[in-house]
Amino acid sequence: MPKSLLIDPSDVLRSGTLVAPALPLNAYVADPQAEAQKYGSANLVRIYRDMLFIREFETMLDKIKKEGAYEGVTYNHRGPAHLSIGQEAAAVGQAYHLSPCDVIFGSHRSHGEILAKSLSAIEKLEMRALTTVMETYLDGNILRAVERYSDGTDKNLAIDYTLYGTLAEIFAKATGFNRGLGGSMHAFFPPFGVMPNNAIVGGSADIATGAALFKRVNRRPGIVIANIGDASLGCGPTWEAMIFAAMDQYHTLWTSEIGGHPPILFNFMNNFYGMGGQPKGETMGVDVLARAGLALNPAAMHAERIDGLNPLAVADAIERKRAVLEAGDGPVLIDTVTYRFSGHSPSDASSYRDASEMQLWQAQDALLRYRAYLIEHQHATASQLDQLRDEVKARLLVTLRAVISDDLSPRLMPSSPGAKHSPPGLDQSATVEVIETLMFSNGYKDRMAEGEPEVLLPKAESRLKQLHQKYRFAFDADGKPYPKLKTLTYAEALTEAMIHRFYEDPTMIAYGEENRDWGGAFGVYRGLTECLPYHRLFNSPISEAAIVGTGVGYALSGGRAVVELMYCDFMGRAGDEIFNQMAKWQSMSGGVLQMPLVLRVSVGSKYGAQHSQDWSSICAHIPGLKVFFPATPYDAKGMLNLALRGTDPVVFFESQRLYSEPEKLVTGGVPTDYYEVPLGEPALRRSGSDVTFVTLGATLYVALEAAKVLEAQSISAEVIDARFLQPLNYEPIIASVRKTGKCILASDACERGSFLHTMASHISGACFDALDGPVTVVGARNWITPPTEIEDAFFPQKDWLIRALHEHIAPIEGWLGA
Ligand SMILES: Cc1ncc(C[n+]2csc(CCOP(=O)(O)OP(=O)(O)O)c2C)c(N)n1
Ligand SMILES: [Mg+2]
Repeated sequence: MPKSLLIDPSDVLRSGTLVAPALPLNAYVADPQAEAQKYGSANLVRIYRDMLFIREFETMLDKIKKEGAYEGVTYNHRGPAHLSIGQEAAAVGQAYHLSPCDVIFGSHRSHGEILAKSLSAIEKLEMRALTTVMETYLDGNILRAVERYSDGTDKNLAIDYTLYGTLAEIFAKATGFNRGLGGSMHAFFPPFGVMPNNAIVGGSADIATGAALFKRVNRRPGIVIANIGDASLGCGPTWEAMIFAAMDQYHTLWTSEIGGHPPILFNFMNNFYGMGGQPKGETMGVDVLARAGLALNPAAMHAERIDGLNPLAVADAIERKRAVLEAGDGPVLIDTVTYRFSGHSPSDASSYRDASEMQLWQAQDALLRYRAYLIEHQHATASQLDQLRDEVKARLLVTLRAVISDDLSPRLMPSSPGAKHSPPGLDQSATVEVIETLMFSNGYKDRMAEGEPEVLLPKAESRLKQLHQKYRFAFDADGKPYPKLKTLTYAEALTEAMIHRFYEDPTMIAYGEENRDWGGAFGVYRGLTECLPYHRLFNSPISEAAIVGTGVGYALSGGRAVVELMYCDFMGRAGDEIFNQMAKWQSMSGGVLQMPLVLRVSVGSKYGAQHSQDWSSICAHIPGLKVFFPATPYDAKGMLNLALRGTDPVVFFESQRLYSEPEKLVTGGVPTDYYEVPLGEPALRRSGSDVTFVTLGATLYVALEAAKVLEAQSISAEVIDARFLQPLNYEPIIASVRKTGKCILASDACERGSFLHTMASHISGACFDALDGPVTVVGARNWITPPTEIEDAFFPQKDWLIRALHEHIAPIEGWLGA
């Protein structure tokens, strides 16, 4: 179905001058009288208190890292601490107008943002809600610890809880907000709207955009802020995220009822430094960071530079920008000027900056300026503020003592006999590999939220109607092939799985390059434009990092997303998002988050070196990803069904060699009804007794041909299609190899470093005494993939498997090779 977005040549060829909007710079004008009226003394002083909390919290960490002690309490913190001393006003001002349903994502330097947002949420939530949060989060384990030492009541208890949960996470304690598995750079606490902080510079830009997409598509209230550093403007994924967030289609093609652009605010905490490199004047040329907004859309992303040393200027900006976002007119870019007095990390000697520069900024220290302001305008006296500081310090000292106590705050034991410290819900009696149990959520949910899925056609009228009329198996009863066009293909089997879940799960969306009108790069979504509104199936920009990264943000916010990369070779463009983000957030969250994200990628042939490589081994290497690779239409549907009901991230490999192929092996054909392939179970494709071929992907068919050739030599080959790389149940493979005594593994991935070697090592270990020769790997050559005309010299052929048997395991009498 074509879109109607006319590009009129007379319009785009018209002469003229492009006029860009003027961007406000530090436009806030302080008006103490108006501020007193707007906020009231109590709130103005609370802003100061929150800044003090951050200043003192970070100072404590600085001292612990540098001197091994704070106020006489000693501790050796082995992990990192990227401090934000000097940046407090930017964090507290931002949090002031945010409600608990607004969420922030941050960076390696986000302790202050965690505290500011949490303190703001504590102020806004009623005590009953706070109690529920504390009693239910991680089964109340953190609260139990806090109650053992805290004399805080009501909201002060919640404050102690926040300080404790954050510090315990930084010190890798099992009672931290993420069971100590996130640590300083990744700590977060969703109940207060503090979402993952990211140690990858700029990593939060696309994830936060996905979270904002989730809010829009699922009509959830609130806005999303990506707090990222000024140096992250140099990161491709940051730009991709902004491009994605600024797409026109939210207004031009999506139903207006959705509400326009995702409510995302890119807040650059501009402290003028990377680690030592200076974006202004050295590593970039934008001069004023806000200028970046001019590139993104006619509204210049409503970009502004704001004075991040004044919490009230920041609060004012957030209040104004929130209105823009809620109206659907985002995205917004804010260039928040700030400065870190602390080094990049405590070991940093600040050799890259001049002491005189530091003095200039220290003279502007937000805590000093704001304290003077409070006193001058009679919101508090100096002694009241001193007392406040002493109270803050005292609270932190008690927190520190509690967190470093191994009795009160144990560390998560990676392998735990009796599982004393294992998270609730885990087996308390047996030895548990605790971290392993947290790698995957291993859940299954028909739908991630209740509600009616939004569709344009009843399911019975969808493309299923036509697909169900096709033959479901390649051959008739006499073994004669049906016409290909009338037989369900591998691609169409995938379509059926997609349709099923689209009609079950109201949160499910799918997107990627050419996903809508084109029907996906290889037509898997053909016919779905008629069934699904734009916000459930749309074209993305050519931004692989943002495609996956927004999928990560959408999934960890509570929705199910299917994102597509046309060729698996393009995974390089989304390497961080796949390998660090999609793979790691479930476990880094200590099991708090789920990641129902399916990444569909195709493995090619025919298109040469940059479009034809099988990268499944790389994915299998990364802990935290499930990796599927169906080789038949039956499995294509049954495995995609499985992936789409699960709550774990799956990289779903598909073969371009197979998209147009009908089911030739599973004799019942592809069922029209819903079914799932059991997780991790290899499939026996041919029984035999002399040698076991184990394959991944389309090489299955090469192995079956080889088996036929061997049959003529009276050698009976068993063929097993592993179909899963992770997880994989080795038992049937081991049983087969123990029976045959010989094993050859084959796939289209380059031989060097192939996952097949990992399989070979497991199989050798388990079958050593039963083997007649080495378990042998047959992969593609360790070359670039050559042009299609000569690619048979690159990808495994049937003779390669036979030669491997002949040369490495057991000579075949009379076989001269091909
Ligand atoms: C992708 C990536 N590259 C490099 C690093 C190493 N690194 C950590 S922080 C940092 C500087 C970041 O500067 P900025 O984004 O301005 O944040 P700030 O540290 O100033 O808060 C660098 C280079 C990283 N963590 N991630
Ligand atoms: Mg910086």
